[in-house]
Amino acid sequence: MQQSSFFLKAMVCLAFTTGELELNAQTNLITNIPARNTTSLNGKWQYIIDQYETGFYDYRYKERKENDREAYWNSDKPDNKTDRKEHGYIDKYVLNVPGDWNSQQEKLLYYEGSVWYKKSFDYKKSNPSNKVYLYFGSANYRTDVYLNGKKLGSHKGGFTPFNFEIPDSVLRASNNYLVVRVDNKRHADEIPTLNTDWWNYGGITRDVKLVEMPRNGAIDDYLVQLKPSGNNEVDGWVKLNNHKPSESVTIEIPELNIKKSFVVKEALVKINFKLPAFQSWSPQTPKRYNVIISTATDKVEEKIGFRSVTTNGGQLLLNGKPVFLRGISIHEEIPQQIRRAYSHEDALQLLGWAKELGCNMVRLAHYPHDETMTRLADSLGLLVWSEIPVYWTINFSNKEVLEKAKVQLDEMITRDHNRASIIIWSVGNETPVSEMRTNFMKTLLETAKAKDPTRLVSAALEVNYHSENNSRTIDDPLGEYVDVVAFNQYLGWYGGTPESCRAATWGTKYNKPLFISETGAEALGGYHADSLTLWSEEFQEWYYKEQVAMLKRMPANFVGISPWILADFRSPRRNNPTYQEGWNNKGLINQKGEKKKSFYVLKNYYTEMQEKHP
Ligand code: GCB
Repeated sequence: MQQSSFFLKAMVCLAFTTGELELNAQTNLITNIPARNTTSLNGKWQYIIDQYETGFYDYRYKERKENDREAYWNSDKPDNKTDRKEHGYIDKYVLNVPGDWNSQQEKLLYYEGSVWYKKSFDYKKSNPSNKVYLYFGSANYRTDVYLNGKKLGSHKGGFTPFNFEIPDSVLRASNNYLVVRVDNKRHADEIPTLNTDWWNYGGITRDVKLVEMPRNGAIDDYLVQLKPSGNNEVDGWVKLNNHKPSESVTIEIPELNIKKSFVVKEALVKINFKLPAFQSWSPQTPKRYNVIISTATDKVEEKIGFRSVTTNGGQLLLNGKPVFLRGISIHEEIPQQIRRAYSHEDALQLLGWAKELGCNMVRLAHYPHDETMTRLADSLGLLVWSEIPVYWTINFSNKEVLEKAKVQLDEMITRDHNRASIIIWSVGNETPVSEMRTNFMKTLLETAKAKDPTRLVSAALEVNYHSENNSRTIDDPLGEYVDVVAFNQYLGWYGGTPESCRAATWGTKYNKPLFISETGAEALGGYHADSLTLWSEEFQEWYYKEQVAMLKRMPANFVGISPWILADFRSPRRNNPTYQEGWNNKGLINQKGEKKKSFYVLKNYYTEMQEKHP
């Protein structure tokens, strides 16, 4: 497999143990997949549940060799009638791709382990000299990919894309035998770690595609973004694969009469030019321009919105003007069907609800969501907080864990760095304060900034709301390194009753924008009682009323909120047999997709805030 120098870098940083060496050793990550020459491999895939890893390890638990006849990536068809095969792919056992496996088969609901997926396909290149890649939108958590008995590569991380180049010697015109092992076992030294408040959906959860690219001068990736400093300057780069010096890269924005060429000196071609008068992208006018990038051999188009996002002391500025974030946190789940969301229709449902609530912002928790979400946010005019699953108590003392976090951060940013909607990269959620953790998180913040200087960085911090003192100051040392001080507070749910909000005040010692990244209380949809009765819709409604009254007393640097959470979601941690049954019911929308009373409390607040800060 060929590797570009860019990803060799990622490989080197992962070369800490021999076992891990090959993981994420993918070739260059190709972006803007929807605009490429692709063939979908979505649909029905045959599968084998492999609880004991028999397809991967032999009976001595040694990793099987590539040509081992009993390896599950090798042929499952007996050569003759005396040939014994103890694995097989048949149509009796099929799963839909994309999609989690838990919701597709009752027996897989609680499964955490390996499943082998198999798909046969024919393929004829549109141009014989082209290269072909196998692209995965994501698969949770570890993926091993084999084509016609050859290993293409492995990847770790359940929510980010990856691709492998398919050598010409491996790809056949017909009857390609593609086998993918997906393993969603949780581990202490992975990201996320063992413990999360969400369901560990396994499987090939997003699209699988073949992507055909020119062999020379292919445009793998590019950044075309407005410089935050203003001045209408577009700054960025185009990353070429197998470039020829002397060649040039051209950027066109026909609507603005822009056509600029840049001479290629190295694979990363720096671009910089000024825009004439243009319409900024904003929630009110999510204007995007068609941008065409071309080389002598490749051409790719994308709609890009131009906007700036900056801070000035306690202010958050969008296109130079203060903005108030009327947000909502969202998990990537469709509650009525109890499954992972992955499609444009799913994104329409989730972001449509956010729009109905009066939001101008969404926090995509706690991991990068499917690309359909951020693309739809671009066209609907919703600002986005995008996050990696560095959640709670991951192993901050392990350098390998930091490298794994960096890879996920890199993949998240690479996929979406041309989305106008994304204003904040978040490097984690509720990580417990310690020097080790602060250094770990600081490194991630710096990594994000270095990779994308056009956006803000943050992390959802934790607060102590059990405090006897009613005035609470966010002084987490990580606050020094974030652009926006964001914190989660559940005053009145995890401490006291909603009345506790009345005397509470919040602030931060940092002269930065202050954002509440979570607040919420549970209510079982359809359960009605008086407002003092926990789990009732009336209790949750009361909680939101008290919270809203408190928000109205927030200091001047309070720039918005993304309450927890849009819709009820599945969580193995929620075991109250009457009111939870495996659900976290903090949704404003219930398990059936119906709005709870609290939805309207927040909606009213957002209507008011929109009038105040149009
Ligand atoms: C939090 C977490 C979120 C949980 C939520 C809860 O602070 O960030 O992932 O689901 O609280 O419901 O407790």
